[in-house]
Amino acid sequence: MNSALLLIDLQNDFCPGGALAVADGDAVISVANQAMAFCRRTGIPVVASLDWHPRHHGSFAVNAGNEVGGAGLLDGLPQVWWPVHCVQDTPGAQLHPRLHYQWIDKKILKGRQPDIDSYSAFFDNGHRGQTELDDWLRALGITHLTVMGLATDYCVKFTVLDALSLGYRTDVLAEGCRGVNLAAGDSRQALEEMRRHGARLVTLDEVMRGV
Ligand code: VGL
Ligand code: ZN
Repeated sequence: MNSALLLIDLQNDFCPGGALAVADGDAVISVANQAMAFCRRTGIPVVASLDWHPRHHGSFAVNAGNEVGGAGLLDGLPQVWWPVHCVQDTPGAQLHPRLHYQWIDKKILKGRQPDIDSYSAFFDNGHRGQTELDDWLRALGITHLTVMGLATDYCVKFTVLDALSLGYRTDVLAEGCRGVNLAAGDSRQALEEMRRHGARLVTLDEVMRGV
């Protein structure tokens, strides 16, 4: 089995104190470090996605003239309006300082186009364009992904659903995920939706035992 670990958006802005802080978001950093340590011992590549927006990104409520947390359309696609977050080359967009980022083999930047959001690390929200992630994994013969990160109900969920439809066997490390939860229960429902589409929910213990 040819596996990779996929870390989603472990950036300052999604952690407490950040612009789009996810409750307890920084609690997953130690999970990521433990999973990466296992990957290093066993030769499994580590990929990290980064939300990487231009300052004038259309998903930012202030740019759309809307209220944070509201919903509308961006270039014809449903869009939640977010606070300004993960602006390219700002501290909020940097990986969390406790993350052992020197163990990351490949970074995937997403959300760079101002007129479309990109929750998934594979495709933008309209599947109009794709990142280099699928090509990179395919070139290494990767068939199996373990995914964790922020946020459960957005970027983790859409990455996992795309991974499944691309044919990857996909495990979700649930204790390594935390959600935005605009509505109560969103993260729980997101995990259930991923499971229903064929993802396996796994524990760090299982990952470390190679189960
Ligand atoms: C994310 C909302 C906006 C995420 C990114 O990483 O889940 N959520 N941009
Ligand atoms: Zn974003």
